[in-house]
Amino acid sequence: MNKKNEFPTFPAGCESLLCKHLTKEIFEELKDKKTQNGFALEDAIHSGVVNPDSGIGVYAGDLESYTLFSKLFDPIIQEYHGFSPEDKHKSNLNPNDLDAPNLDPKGEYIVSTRIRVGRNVADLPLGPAITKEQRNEIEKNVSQSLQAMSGNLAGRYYPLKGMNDDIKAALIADHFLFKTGDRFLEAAGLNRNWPEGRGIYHNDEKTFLVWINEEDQLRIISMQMGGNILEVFTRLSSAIQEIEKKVAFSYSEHLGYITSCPTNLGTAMRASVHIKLPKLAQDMTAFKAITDKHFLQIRGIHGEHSESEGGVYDISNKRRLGVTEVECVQDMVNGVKELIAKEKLL
Ligand code: ADP
Ligand code: CIR
Repeated sequence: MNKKNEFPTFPAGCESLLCKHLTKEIFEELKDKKTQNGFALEDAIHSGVVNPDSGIGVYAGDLESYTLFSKLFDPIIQEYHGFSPEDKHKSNLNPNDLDAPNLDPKGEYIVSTRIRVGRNVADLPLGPAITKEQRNEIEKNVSQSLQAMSGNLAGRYYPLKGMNDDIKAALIADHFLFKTGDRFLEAAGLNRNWPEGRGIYHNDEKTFLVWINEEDQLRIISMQMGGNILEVFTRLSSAIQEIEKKVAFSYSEHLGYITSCPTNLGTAMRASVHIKLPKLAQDMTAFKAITDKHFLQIRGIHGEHSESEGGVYDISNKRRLGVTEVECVQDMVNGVKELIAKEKLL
């Protein structure tokens, strides 16, 4: 058991970026510092300390965490995104710059496509350090702004509190809604006061969705069945621009959009397909050689930390910072093209 304010111990074989980059020297230097929101080093590392199987293991409580604890966050950001403290982030949400032809015209491989971005409200703490009142205020303001959206983005907000259990389970199983009780988020303080202040907005077709107050205060999502990546990106791009007219988001010249998990900084974008690759999955070395080449991550089909089912994988861009939104999606498109070509050969 790790004692409060003592250098944590990690089990043998721990591979998290926290365990790799948290030296005793950095711990001692940072352990008594707190941001203006009262967020301390021990809060930032708690998820990775109690979950040694974390990939990363750290969360920020606010924008200031990224500077106050930079000796820990910078090497983690450098290793995950290949982005150094001198670099500047850049943005491009123009669908005309994306080269995304139909990769699967017969619909044999790509089951569905989803692109999401994370956003947090400017001048407020991030989820791990937010108060219940601030969180509830965000829910009220953002859901009101969303309910004023028009055209194919028009929809309704459904609070999690009071949601019928069967409806909730169906929304999760169909990949529309976040799951409950994630242990990584729990240990980061992101599940405090659950389910109050959380919910989901979506249009009738469930092709445009916004999660409120999960890991980030907003997760803006565009998704649909099949492999029309350009259509999904175009919808997301116009939705982001609409929402940005009403809600000011936390953004820094250096780190782009500010998110609670450092893997999401920058574009905060994860562009993914659920794709059937049963043959390639028999040779994970060949599979991983292609995904690594294109900076892609392999997940199971029920989201992060889940397993594949029936040879279907979630393939998404890994880099999100120091690359534009168009480049994030382009990484995914290029990799998926090669994965399909390889699967066809087998
Ligand atoms: P994130 O919101 O960070 O992308 P997860 O990996 O937990 O988080 O995924 C959230 C949900 O989105 C999960 O239910 C997952 O199965 C679903 N999902 C992700 N990509 C796709 C996709 N291409 N098609 C359908 N559902 C998807
Ligand atoms: C972990 O460290 O495994 C969790 N805190 C989740 C990290 C986010 N993962 C990712 O690759 N985007």
